[in-house]
Amino acid sequence: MPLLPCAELHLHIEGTLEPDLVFALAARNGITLPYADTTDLAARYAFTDLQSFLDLYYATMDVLRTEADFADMTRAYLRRAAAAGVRHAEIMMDPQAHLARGISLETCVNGVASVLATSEADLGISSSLIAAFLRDRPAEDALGVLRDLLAMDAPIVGIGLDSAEVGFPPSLFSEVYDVARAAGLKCVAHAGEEGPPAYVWEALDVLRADRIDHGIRSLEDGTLVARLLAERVPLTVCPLSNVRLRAVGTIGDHPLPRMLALGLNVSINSNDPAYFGGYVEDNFAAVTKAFGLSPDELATLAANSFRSAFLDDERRAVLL
Ligand code: ES4
Repeated sequence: MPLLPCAELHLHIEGTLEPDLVFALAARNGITLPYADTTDLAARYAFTDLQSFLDLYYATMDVLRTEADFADMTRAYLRRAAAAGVRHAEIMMDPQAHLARGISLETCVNGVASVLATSEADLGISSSLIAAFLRDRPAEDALGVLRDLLAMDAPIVGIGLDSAEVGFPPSLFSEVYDVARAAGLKCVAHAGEEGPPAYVWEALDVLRADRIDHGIRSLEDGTLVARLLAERVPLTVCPLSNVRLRAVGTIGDHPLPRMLALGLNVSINSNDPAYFGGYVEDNFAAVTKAFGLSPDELATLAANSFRSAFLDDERRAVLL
């Protein structure tokens, strides 16, 4: 399948740590991993739900210790993304997951941001950073980290909300989002991945999210679908991830074709590509094979990604 130039809007940088890099960083930092080798690690990527993935995801990122580690991870992703056709990437990172391990905000943010700063010149991929907060931790923690990010003038375009969804509704984070919006930041939030349509409503009404990450369960609520259509709310969909985490049975069960037929503003993204069996072009290939998507539908998905990106008009015009 030919590459489709697109924007990647739903990507956790820590989810791009390939087994080879995990072992290389562990060796560099003198860490003994509880896996025999890269094959043994990759064999553990048989997830049963979101939490089973998150447990391994948080454990594996412990190899990230220095600014250079964060920079190497980011460079590896961008090189791979360039090969996948990505022309613009909005990259989430989980600062709280690193702070909890004793890694400073400066180390993790500067490591990623230093590489993003030259991604357009180096690889032709414009990029920006989104600080995501862990919804399964107290909102006061998130607020404290947001205030620290603002105090250090971190080069972030927006904030996000991720990690274990069910039981942690968006409304818990209303103050965090109010502070972020007042500071001029864009707002995205995971909702409707495993959680109910009510969480998508809250992300829109309470957090006033500019984009919804996932949102696939929105189809269970016709009134919500009408709202998403009326406001052209971007939904950043991650098909291979949904299969691997068993939000859907098989790729053939994925709601993407129904979302497209309804006219929802959906884009295709890779989420945690090292863990879920592929980068953005693999996600496009999987849905194209499963559903025989037409060239028009593929073009719509790519155009949706550029239109839904937090880009200035000049760059958007170049990419569209
Ligand atoms: C995530 Cl797949 C997924 N869902 C929620 N939070 C996440 N963080 C990293 N990957």
